[in-house]
Amino acid sequence: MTVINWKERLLPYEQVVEELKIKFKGIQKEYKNLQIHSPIESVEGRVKSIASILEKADKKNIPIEHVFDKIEDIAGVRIICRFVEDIEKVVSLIYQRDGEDLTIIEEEDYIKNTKKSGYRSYHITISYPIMTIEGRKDIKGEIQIRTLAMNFWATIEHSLRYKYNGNIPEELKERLHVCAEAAFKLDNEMTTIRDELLEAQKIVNLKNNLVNEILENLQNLYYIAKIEKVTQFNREFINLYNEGNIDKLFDFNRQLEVMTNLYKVRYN
Ligand code: 0O2
Repeated sequence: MTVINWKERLLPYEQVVEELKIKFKGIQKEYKNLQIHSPIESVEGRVKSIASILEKADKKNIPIEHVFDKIEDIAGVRIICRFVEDIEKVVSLIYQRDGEDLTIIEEEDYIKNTKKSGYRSYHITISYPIMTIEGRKDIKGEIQIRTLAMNFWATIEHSLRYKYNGNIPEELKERLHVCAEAAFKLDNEMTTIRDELLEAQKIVNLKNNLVNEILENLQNLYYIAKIEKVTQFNREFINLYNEGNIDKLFDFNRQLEVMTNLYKVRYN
């Protein structure tokens, strides 16, 4: 009988998950920095539990000594998107890296080819190289890309499958199917108001950045202007902030910048 040192064998998979998570979160940060909508809403990752590996091996008749070559989702990363269109963007970002820091082995579009259960998601199986003290190791992993709504459904269905040991009662299965379609309808509805939502997101980002700039300018004024003047500016800022008029906040910030420059000239 084959004895597996699970801790040692699973270590490279942990590294793959951590590295991929960092890389996808890096993409998310790049979009944030450019102040444009990120197709990546969040990133999760996990190494399959030993129990789950054994269960899958049993279900698929995989001999224990072959679990590491045959089971391709031991390392799993999940990318969650806001909109269905974002999934396509994420897939193309992954394709851009094919042959660079990862190799695509296969893909499965469960959005076009929805599973019988109602499951929707885009799966990409990759081979990912990691450097260990023994040299390079190529590890297989699965990237799942899905919307928030698809993820909500899959999480609920997954726990029900666990509860019923894989045999969800027929009636519940049907209701889950209805829920899957409702989630998909929600995704499609969201697409129709996508532009408006993106615009709203842009305004929120713009306002946040402007407020940060104003606070920085006020902070700088503390060093060079009279305290009464800065207190007056502070009060004015709070009133304008509560009013919520972004144009007035822009004008106020310009005024602060002029004041800061005037003080600088005076004291230099
Ligand atoms: P866990 O706990 O997420 O690791 P299959 O034979 O279809 O079960 P296969 O051929 O290995 O699986 O690959 P596939 O289809 O890409 O599915 C792998 C993973 O996709 C599953 O892993 C789930 O995470 C997810 N998935 C696939 N089908 C469904 C579904 O109907 N419902 C839910 N909720 N998730 C699904 P595991 O090993 O099942 O579980």
